[in-house]
Amino acid sequence: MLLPSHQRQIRSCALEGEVDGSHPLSHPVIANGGQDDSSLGSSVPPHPFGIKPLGNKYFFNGEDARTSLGVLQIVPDEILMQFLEYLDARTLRLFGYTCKFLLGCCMADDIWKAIFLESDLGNKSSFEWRGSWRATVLDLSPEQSIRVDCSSVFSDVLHRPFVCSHISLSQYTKNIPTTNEIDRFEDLSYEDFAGKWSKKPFILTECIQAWPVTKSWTLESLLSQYSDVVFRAEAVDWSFKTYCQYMRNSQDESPLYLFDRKFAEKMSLKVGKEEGAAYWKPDCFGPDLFELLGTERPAHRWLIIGPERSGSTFHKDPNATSAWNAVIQGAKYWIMFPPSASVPGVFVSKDSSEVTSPLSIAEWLLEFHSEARKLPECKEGICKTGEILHVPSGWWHLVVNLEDGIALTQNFVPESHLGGVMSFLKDKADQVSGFEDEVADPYALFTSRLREERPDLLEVGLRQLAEKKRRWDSVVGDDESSGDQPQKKNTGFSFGFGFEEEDDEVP
Ligand SMILES: O=C(O)CCC(=O)C(=O)O
Ligand SMILES: [Fe+2]
Repeated sequence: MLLPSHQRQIRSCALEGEVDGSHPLSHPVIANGGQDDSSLGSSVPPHPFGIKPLGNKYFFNGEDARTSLGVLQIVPDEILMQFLEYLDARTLRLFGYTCKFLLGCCMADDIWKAIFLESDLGNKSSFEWRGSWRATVLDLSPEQSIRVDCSSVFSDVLHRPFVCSHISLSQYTKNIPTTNEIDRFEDLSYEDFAGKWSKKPFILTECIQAWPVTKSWTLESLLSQYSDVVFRAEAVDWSFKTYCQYMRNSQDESPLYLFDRKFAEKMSLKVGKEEGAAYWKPDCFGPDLFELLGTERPAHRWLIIGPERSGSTFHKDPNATSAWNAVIQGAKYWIMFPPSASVPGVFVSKDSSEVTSPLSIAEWLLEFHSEARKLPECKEGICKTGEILHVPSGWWHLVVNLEDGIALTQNFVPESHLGGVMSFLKDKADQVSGFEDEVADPYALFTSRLREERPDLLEVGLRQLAEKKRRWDSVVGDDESSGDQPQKKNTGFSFGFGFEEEDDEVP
C-alpha cells in the first residue's frame, strides 16, 4: 500500500539546495528563497511563496512565522498536515488566511487533490483545469491566485514536495555506469530471445518502425483526434482534452498518469498483424501463452501517457508475466533489478503480496538512487522514441518520463517463464490480478487450456515447476517448503517470488 505523499518519512532538516543532509549548515544562507546548489540541478526555482527548508531558520534573524501559531506551535508539521486532511474546502481555505504559516500548510496541493476527488468534480470527465488542484476546486483564475510573501516560513514538510516536483532528472539519468547499461540491439530473432535473452532486459532500436502509430501519433495528433475520448488516469476518468490541460499545466510531484487498458476499444484501433492495424506485437518475443485464454486472459495491454516526471514507482509486473514497453513519443529512464534483488527503499511483505515504496519517484531518486546504482545487479537505460524495452518476468522496475510522452505496453507469457507463471497462478492465487470476476480459478483455466491445445507445453511448464521446487528444497530442506511460497533465506525480507530466480533454466 502506498502512503499519501504528505505522509512522508520524517527527514532531518536540510538547507535549501542540500541533497543528502550529510553536511548540514555547510551552505551559505539562501535568504531570498533562491537556490545556489548545483548538486540539485539548477532547475529548482525559488518556492513561489518563498517557503524555505527548516535548516534555513538558523540563519534567519526576523520573526519565524511559526510563532504566530500560538498553542498550535507544539504540533509538529506532519501532524498539522494530517489534521488539515479532515477539513472541507471552505474551512481549509479560510484556515489558511489566519497566518502565513497556516497559509503555507493550507496551500498544500495534495490535500486539495483529495478534496477534488471526493467532490462532484471527481466524477466529471471534462472541466476546466486551473493549474492546481486548489485553483480547480475553488475555480480560481490565475489573476485570483494568492501572492503572499511566506519567506519567514521554514518547514521541510512544506518545502520538500516543491523540491521533489522540480529536481532535475538528468543528474540521475546521465553517466550510467557502463556495467549497468541495459543491452541495446537493433532487433532480435525469436531464437535469440528464447535462447539467451528472455530473462534479461534489453532495448531494441529498430523493431517498431513499421508500426503506423510511430508515424501518426503525437500528443497533438491524439488531441485533435480523440479529445473527447475518456481515458483512465489512476483514480479518474478524464476526457483526453482535460488530461492534456492537466498535463501541460501542473506542478504535481507525482503527476496523474494516463494508464488505460481499454484504449484500443475506445479509440477503435485494430491491434495485431491485420489490414489497417495500428500496431502489432514484435515477432522476437514469440508466442504469448496467455493467448490460449482468449477473451478470458487478464488485462494485458495499456496506453500510457504522461508528462515529464510522471512514471511508475518500483514494482514487478502482474502474474509473473514479462512485458514490452514501446516509446511512441518521448523518452523513459528505466532502472531495473532482478527478481531476487533487495532494492534500496522498497519493502516487501513476507509473502511478497504487499510492496511498500512510500516514496514518490523523485524522493526515491533523491534518497536511494546513488546507493541503488552501486549494486552489481542494477540495470539502467533510456528508451527513446521508436525504441522498445523488454521487462523480464519478475524484474523490479522504476520508470520515469524524461519528456512528455506516449507509450504502448503489453504483458505476455513466453515459454521460458511458463513454469513461473503457473507457479504464480497456483501458489499466489490471492495476488493474481487482472482477470474478470467470472474467472474463478485462473490456474485451473490456464492448465486446462494448455492441456487441450498445447499438452506439450503443459509438460514443459510442469517440469519447470518441479525443477524449481526441487532446487528450492535442496536449499531450504523439505520441511520449510510447505505452506506459503518460500522466501530467500538469510535476508531481512525477500523480493523474489521464490520460484522465479533470474537464473532458473528450462530443465
Ligand atoms: O511506462 C511506464 O511508466 C512503465 C510501465 C510499466 O511498468 C511496464 O510497462 O511494465
Ligand atoms: Fe511494469
